[in-house]
Amino acid sequence: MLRNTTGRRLMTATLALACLMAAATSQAAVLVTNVRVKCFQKNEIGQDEIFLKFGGQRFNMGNFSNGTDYTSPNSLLVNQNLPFYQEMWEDDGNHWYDGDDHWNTFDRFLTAYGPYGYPNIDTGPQTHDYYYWFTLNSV
Ligand SMILES: [Ca+2]
Ligand SMILES: [Ca+2]
Ligand SMILES: [Ca+2]
Repeated sequence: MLRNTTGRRLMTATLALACLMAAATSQAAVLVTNVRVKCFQKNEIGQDEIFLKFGGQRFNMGNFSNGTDYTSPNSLLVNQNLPFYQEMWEDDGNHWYDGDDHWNTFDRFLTAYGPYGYPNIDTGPQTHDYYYWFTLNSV
C-alpha cells in the first residue's frame, strides 16, 4: 500500500512537472520580421506564388514575376523556440495531382536570432532564381 501511495505521488509529481514544461514550451515564440523576396527568374508560365515556412508555419509572400522585389509589411509569430526549420515553397493549390513545390535545396536549420539572406536557385525541372531575406527576433 505504501509502495502504491509512493508510486502515485511520484506519478503526480511527474505529471505536474510535465505540465509545467508544457506551459513553458507553449510560451516560447520567435517573431519573424523584414521578410523580403526578390525574383530574378520565375518558374511558371504565369506568376509564381511564393510562401515561406518558419517552424512549419506558413508566411505568404504573394505573386512574383521576373524583377519583382517585395518586402512584406507583416510579421509572423512562430509558436516555438529556436532552433527550427525554414523552407521556401511555390503554391500550386496543393492538389493531389499537383502538390505545392518545395523549393529548398535543403531545409535550413535556424539556431540564432538575427538577419538571414539566402539564394534559392534551381536549374532542374523547377528552374528558378530567387533571393530571400528575413530577421528572427526574440520576444
Ligand atoms: Ca509550381
Ligand atoms: Ca504555382
Ligand atoms: Ca507542383
